Amino acid sequence: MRDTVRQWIREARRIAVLTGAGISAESGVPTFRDAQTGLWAQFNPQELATEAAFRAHPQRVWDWYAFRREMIAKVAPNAGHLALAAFQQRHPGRLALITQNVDGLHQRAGSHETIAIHGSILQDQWLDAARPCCDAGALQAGRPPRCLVCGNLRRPAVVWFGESLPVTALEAAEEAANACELMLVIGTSGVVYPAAGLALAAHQRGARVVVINPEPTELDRVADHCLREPAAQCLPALLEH
Ligand code: BJW
Repeated sequence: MRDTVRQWIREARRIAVLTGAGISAESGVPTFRDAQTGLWAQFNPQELATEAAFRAHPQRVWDWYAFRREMIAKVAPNAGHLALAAFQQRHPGRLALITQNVDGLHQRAGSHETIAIHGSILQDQWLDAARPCCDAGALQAGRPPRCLVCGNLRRPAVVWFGESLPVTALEAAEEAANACELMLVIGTSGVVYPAAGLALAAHQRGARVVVINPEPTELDRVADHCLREPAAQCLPALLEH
């Protein structure tokens, strides 16, 4: 099956890749829906990743992100991230990389044109629209930090449930999904929209869809092939010269 997919990769003039948390699993970053560890085992990640949760329990949600930021700072891109970045460098303009991940590992691997549709855990932004007094360079320390004058809170610059995706990134992702001849769907459960809809759109427009994931996913039903393998093992073999 790998040989067939390798042939499809050779043939496709435009390739789109949609990645999820699974591509970072072999770097040591737990997937989003994996059981939480330690202190966080008692919380459901889906219930922490909302604006309502942050407003109700700002310190708890801030600390959860701080814990994940520390973990991400200690890990490195793996062979899957690196194989995608090397392919992009060998074939400029041929592979559009769309990621749901907020961990920055594609960018650290050298994929400089990554379309990050769920934002970045490495940055903060204001919770409420910034007022003239809001100065990110002069914050009242705390968990979370806040504006010295009005108390507006800092929050992670990620997209929570119920929030719109960044318009430019979403448009670029849709353009790539609509234009591709082949889409590789790597390490995502395919349950979160509009991200999962990108694979459905590619399929509806006649692109071949290949799912790379050791477990079954919601997107297998539109896949022409499912490679049941870990991404960091599979991608170097698929994308090498
Ligand atoms: C391996 C591996 C290895 C392991 N190799 N693989 C249509 C239908 C139904 C619902 C909706 C819909 N449209 C919108 C919604 C609502 C909602 C949604 O989708 N809900 C569903 C859960 C039902 N969507 C939204 O709210 C989105 N916003 C929106 O639509 O706005 C429009 C709007 C706004 C306001 C009013 C009206 C309309 C926003 C979604 C934002 C998602 N944000 C998060 C959190 C980011 C910050 C953070 O990290 O804390 O993004 S949620 C979380 O899920 C995170 C992920 O990017 C995302 C996807 O998860 P992912 O990557 O798939 O991870 P897992 O853990 O689920 O799966 C890992 C996979 O890896 C597994 O399959 C493993 O097997 C595999 N794996 N090891 C390869 N080695």
